[in-house]
Amino acid sequence: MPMGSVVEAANTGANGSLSEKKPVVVFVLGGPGSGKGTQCANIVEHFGYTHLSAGDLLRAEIKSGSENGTMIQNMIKEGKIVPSEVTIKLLQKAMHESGNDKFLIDGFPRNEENRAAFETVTKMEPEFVLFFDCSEEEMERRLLSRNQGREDDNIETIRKRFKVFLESSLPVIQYYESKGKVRKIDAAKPIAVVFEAVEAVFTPADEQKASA
Ligand code: UP5
Ligand code: MG
Repeated sequence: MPMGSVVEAANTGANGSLSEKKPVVVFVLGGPGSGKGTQCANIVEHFGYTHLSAGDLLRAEIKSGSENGTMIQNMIKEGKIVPSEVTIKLLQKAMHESGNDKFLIDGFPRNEENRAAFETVTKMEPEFVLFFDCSEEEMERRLLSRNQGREDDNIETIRKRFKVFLESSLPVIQYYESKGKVRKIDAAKPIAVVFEAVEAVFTPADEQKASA
């Protein structure tokens, strides 16, 4: 069955048949440069998820020359959060097109409004939230040496991104913390060590014992 029908079925609410499989959503959150994209690539390889980076989708939207492109570009340059409506539409489209029913949503939701709007519009809740915890010092070092031509990887914008993360995005993580949904990872370690901790989160407890 194509993904479109799975998502729609899961979203039809009262009419939705209980036998329809509900998509699994994991939010991957953490500060700028904490390693969300890097670790998502590893998770995709090992656990069959589709990786949807909200930032990548927004950057693709700029490149496509869409009518929202200039607005998105200006927001990203300032480290500001693009209106939920825009981001959620892009995420929904990518989910439909993927043909999968397991998603890593990377870098979204970034504020309370993003979170509430996503739940209202998609009727989906995350299975859990992977939170990459890393010091600003380390994140700054990584972003300044990334060299991928991102317009927001300069020190002025990086400082703005950190501020927005602390003020708007951390409260979202705290919200899910209060619901017992946060799986916190020490993201300051080397990539392979971080992935060991990530793997443990995605591996069911009985399988962990079996392989121990
Ligand atoms: N690296 C990674 N892991 C490492 C490790 N363990 N040790 C040493 N180096 C490590 O990694 C960053 C760099 O560090 C890479 O060079 C990597 O090799 C190295 P990466 O995996 O890319 O980190 P990530 O957390 O993905 O960093 P990113 O810069 O993508 O995070 P942001 O959250 O800042 O960026 P995003 O693309 O999500 O958003 C950009 C902007 O888009 C936002 O500021 C905002 O303006 C806008 N936006 C919205 O408005 N709404 C949204 O929903 C999403 C984005
Ligand atoms: Mg990223």
